[in-house]
Amino acid sequence: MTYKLYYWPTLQGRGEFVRLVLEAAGQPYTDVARLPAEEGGGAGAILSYRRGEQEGWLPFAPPILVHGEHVLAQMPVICRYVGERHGLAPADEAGRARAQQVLLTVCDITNDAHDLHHPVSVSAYYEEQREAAIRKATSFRAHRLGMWLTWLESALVREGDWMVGHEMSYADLAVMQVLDGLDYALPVAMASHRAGIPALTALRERVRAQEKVAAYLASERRIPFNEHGIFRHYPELDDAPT
Ligand SMILES: N[C@@H](CCC(=O)N[C@@H](CS)C(=O)NCC(=O)O)C(=O)O
Repeated sequence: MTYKLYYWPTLQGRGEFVRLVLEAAGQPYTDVARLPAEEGGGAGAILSYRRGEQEGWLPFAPPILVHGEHVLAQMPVICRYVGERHGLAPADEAGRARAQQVLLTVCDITNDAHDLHHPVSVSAYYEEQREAAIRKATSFRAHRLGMWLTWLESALVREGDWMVGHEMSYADLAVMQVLDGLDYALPVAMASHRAGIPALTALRERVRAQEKVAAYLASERRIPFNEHGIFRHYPELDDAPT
């Protein structure tokens, strides 16, 4: 059974956390919406799930993973499912719960980062909410970014070389991805925190150096960050005065 991932074809977004787990696990998968429409791909493939035209469980939003009879939505659930099946999760129940906690915290950070550019409405363009975005980003850089990074760094230092347990898990992949995203979105603000997160910086390099992860990051399958995704770089959100 090959995994089928349904996610918006031109951006990393929340789908990237799933792609990273599938890639690190060395599992073949079809990134369905990146296929041509005539082969069942394109955004239409996702929208048909949204319209309830597909069999099985009714997911709300992408990322959606189809595996045989299973239809899974909610990024943390999908990462956990794949991670636990393919050696990218702790073996014990307590460790599995901790990995899920790390991932859910990464989701909180990701949602916060999304709201930097869309603080008022996801239905309106960034340019229509730019003033509110600058206020949100100023507050985020002053009060939230350091807090998130300090928690990640402290949790890692307390645990050891990996976010949970003694081997790389989907939690480490997610932490790498959220750091990559924050670096893309807020390079100036992130640089000011660099000296305070040595363990996270080392973790990120360890994850990037894993053979399958390195191959993926260097491949065309890795969509570059852009201003359609969750982590967007608008200079005015990065260096406005705090
Ligand atoms: N909590 C969900 C959020 C899913 C979500 O918001 N997906 C976005 C793309 S990243 C989407 O396409 N949402 C469609 C909508 O909200 O209408 C998850 O983690 O998977």
